[in-house]
Amino acid sequence: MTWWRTGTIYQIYPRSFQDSDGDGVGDLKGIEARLDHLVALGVDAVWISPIFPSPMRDFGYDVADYCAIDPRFGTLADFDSLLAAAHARGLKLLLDFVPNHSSTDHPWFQESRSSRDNPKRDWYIWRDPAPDGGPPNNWISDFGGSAWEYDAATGQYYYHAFLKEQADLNWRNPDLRRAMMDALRFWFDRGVDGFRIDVLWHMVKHADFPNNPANPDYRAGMGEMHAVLQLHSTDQPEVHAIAAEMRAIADSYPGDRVLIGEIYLPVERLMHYYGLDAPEVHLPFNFQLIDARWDARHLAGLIAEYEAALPAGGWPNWVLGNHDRPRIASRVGAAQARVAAVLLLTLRGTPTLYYGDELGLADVAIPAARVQDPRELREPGLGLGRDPVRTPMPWNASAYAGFSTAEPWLPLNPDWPTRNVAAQSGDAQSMLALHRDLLNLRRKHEALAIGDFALIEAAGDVLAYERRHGDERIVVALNLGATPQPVTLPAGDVLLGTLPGRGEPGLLRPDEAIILRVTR
Ligand code: TEU
Repeated sequence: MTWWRTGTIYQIYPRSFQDSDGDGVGDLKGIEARLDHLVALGVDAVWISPIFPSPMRDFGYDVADYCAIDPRFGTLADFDSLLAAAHARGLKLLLDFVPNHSSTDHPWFQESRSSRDNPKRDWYIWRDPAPDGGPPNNWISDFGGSAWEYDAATGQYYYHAFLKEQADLNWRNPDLRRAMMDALRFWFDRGVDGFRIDVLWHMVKHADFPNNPANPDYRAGMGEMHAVLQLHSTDQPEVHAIAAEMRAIADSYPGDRVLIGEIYLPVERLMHYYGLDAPEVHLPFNFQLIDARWDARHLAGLIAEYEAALPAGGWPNWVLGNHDRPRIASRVGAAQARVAAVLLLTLRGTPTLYYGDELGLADVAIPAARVQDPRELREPGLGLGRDPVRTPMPWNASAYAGFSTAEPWLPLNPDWPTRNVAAQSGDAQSMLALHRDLLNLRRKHEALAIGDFALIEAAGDVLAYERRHGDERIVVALNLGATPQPVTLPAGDVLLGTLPGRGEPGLLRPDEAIILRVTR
């Protein structure tokens, strides 16, 4: 079994993991210094959000050079050192490739915008104004407003699905395509174990740029980007050949390099990114749990839908949180977050764990004067700001939680003096200990790592399922609510429980999850 099937991936938001040079912003040396935390936790791979040179308008998702390291994060030598240190510990290292758009500071864009006949003009998406001088069509930016920005120098608009400082690249242009594939090779040559690919489903747009249809479900106050459906601006058939080419490049290197696609689409469309004609990404991110209603029947339904939709040979994956979405501890509460951790780490498929979730870190309220996220600054009050989920990792009870010697770029969660790695390391009942135990169990029991999934019960607040591999049967029973729940389980040895001791047989205590190995 390849490592990315049995293993667990851990996402690091590099600004917020560990600062080594006292500027209040995390960096590569900081990550290297904290690798032993990841080894002790028991994860297998680290995915680092973008670390390339960037004006940081969208904190690295606006890349100004695909083949270098931003000085705020360190140097290429620091990167090589981090990679070697990770590999020495048996950890894989994945980078974040942002192929849909570059920063408008990228030299390519500077050339492209300089004249209509510049050789790189067609590397971006330029269109004439509509007859009334307005934008070429009704496509809307994810960060609010039209997705088209007028550039007076050449009298045309360029397209940006996100910020106006993030210009979409034109993947229909063969030279651009080659240049980007070369960037992938640059990092594979250096030894990275794979990539998470940012907004993969956005990469190709309809060649004729028709207006997007109105969204029939649109309600005022949802933010403009929901007003129209992204029918023509995303998920075009031509994207699949590009994903397949990326995969062929990954496969041309030794040692199971992996591609993970960031794709927010309904399950049925998502599955196409495993590859219909040729293999595409190994793991199209499955975000179903990231905004799921916390209800047993609903969760069981989406697990069943997903398992049923998987193509032959397609390996599942699960995500509870990332740098764009509210943290699980805030969505379901501290007690229930323990149950959620059991769910994430016992479903069939590769889990991706977001830094801080192993401590039960919650969203942090950001005072208006300290807001950093351009999304929140564009559409304030919609509750879409992402700063609350990007706050510094609390390591210990010393100044600034051991994250930095200076005031961090975002505030720490006020509970850092008690909720931190050092405090939880010595506490067998802590969230961190629970994660270590769960990851340890996954390593010990093939049934948990690769076994088949079968639903046992989904009623009221109880979700129970079995994982089976060969003769080994492991049952997982979750109480998704705050009241005791009767449950009928086979006889077995309890391998793990989220609460101290064991309740009455046949009863799950409030917010309790148990894992047992069936003995007959
Ligand atoms: O996010 C893509 C995406 O779909 C976002 O619109 C996401 O839904 C939103 O941030 C939630 O509020 C990726 C990155 O993960 C995100 O951080 C970047 O801002 C975005 O692409 C542009 O690169």
